Amino acid sequence: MSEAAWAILAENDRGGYTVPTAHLYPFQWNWDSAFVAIGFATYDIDRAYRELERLAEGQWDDGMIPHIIFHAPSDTYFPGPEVWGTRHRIPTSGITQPPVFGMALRQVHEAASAAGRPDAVERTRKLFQNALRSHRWWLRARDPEGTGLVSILHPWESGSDNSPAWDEALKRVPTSTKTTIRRKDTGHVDAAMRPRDEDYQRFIHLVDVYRECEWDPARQWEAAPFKIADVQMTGILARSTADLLILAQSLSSPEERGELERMHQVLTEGLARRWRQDLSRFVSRDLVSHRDVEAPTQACFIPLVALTLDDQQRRAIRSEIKRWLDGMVVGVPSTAPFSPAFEPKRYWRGPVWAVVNWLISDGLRMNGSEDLAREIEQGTVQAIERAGFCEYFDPTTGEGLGGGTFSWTAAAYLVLSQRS
Ligand code: 9WN
Repeated sequence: MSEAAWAILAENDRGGYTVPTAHLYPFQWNWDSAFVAIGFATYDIDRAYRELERLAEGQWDDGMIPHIIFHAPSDTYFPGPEVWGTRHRIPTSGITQPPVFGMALRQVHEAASAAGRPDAVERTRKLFQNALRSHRWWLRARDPEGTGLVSILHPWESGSDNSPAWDEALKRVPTSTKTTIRRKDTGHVDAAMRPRDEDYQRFIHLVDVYRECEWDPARQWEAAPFKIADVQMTGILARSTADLLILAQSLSSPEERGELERMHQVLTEGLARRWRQDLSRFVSRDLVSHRDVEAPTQACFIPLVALTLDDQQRRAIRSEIKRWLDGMVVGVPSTAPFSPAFEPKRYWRGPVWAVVNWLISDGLRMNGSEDLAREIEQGTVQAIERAGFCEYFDPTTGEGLGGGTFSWTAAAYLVLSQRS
């Protein structure tokens, strides 16, 4: 099966970067590529570095790494570069995605050092600077008040586009758009599995608003009709910061180490405050309504990758995850099965993503739940072996859904099958 995973990554290679899957997602996506780089690091270190280097080509002067880099044209995806209207050297979108980059860089560097590659230090050093500039952007642009939690201004930034976590906040976003919507996704996969038209109208309304702010972070922060201090994003940023700190021991100056230590402290403290004992989960905060986001989604478990929990929290979160797995053929569902919002086949409203399981199991291992981590990893590997390298899986049947021959599912397989 590893050969099949390598074949998918080769098939989705467009010249040093990997598309998530042909047709449906024909460009380079930010967090997909970071996971893919970790997958490459298991067998082709040069290619792993290339993936991150090509992603870094899209980094803006202010430090943001966009969520899509349009290296080459394609007309099979909407919205393309003309809708975003950004002004980078190469066309990109104007929003970002979870900063898995720092986590990936550490993995790639460690694999390169273990293999004794002479170019490891030089290549890692350059990419380390890209990562550091991006983390500075996160704190400056997305936590201007210094709360220790970074915000998303668009559901696409979260990577879990139409999660029930955004329902309340998205309802306040108008459906009017200045851009003509020409969806392409429903031409590639069943519309019943994808976001609804109304969701797309709101997604594009937000793009219109931010384009009118000329993509200036301060103006966007002021104008944003959708602003959520997100525990998934902050968890990944905090974990990437910890991974950069490890690289910084040998590759960076004392000033930069100090800066990363301060970032890490602010983020982990902010994140720790989002624990809700009554729910046994971490919760995001809607900064427009000033209410907690209580929808039970996978995001609530992602802080595990960055925090050391106390015993009471560990017990609570463990039994909460087990409750979500109960009766499922494959877990962890992206929305709790007992929630009225649960839809096992619709995008981010129930299906299982291999990369999400990868993060949750990492976090469980770090927090002393090796057995549960292994159960989730093995379940993921088996689901892929049964249904193929699909975009996601129906947790109630194990059926593979969405796009096929998916790059990050292949990468997850390469990493998780080595562990189980
Ligand atoms: C919008 C590429 C991306 C993933 C996201 C996933 C989906 C895009 C879309 O596909 O989002 O960014 O058009 O649906 O939600 O996590 O990075 O695989």
